[in-house]
Amino acid sequence: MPSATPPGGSYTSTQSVTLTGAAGTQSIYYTTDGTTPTCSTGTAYSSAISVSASLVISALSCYPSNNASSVVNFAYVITSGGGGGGGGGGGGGGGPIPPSDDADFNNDGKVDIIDLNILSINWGSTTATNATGDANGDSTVDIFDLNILAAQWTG
Ligand SMILES: [Ca+2]
Ligand SMILES: [Ca+2]
Repeated sequence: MPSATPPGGSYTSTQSVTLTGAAGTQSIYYTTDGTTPTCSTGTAYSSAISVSASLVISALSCYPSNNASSVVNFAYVITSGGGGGGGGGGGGGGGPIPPSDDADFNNDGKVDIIDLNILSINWGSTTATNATGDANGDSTVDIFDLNILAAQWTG
């Protein structure tokens, strides 16, 4: 499988992502649109990928004789740097009713790299639950969920 530099995670500025294959890699194919790349579909990697907004890079290494690695997903959250400031306190009470869009997949009260990793592992799933990376409740793990995660990012 290819590796990515810098690795998936949260950043506050545009990242230039380099994909590197293991020894013997003939080519690397990737997508950023949520589809799954193969050694004949997607984009053939040739130079660093500019990541200026939150996205997931799905990539695989292609070897001679049509051999391919499994697909690996690198999820990037680009948060607007600085600024922010706390949101208001929020009313109390009520039971544990989750908000309709909830990117805290592991329910630890934070939206952070753990949740991003959960999303990344399940990227492209169409049978997801909130616990496996579906933030908006449509059973699919896609760019909408990543954008919700980015918006709810607490780090
Ligand atoms: Ca969490
Ligand atoms: Ca979803």
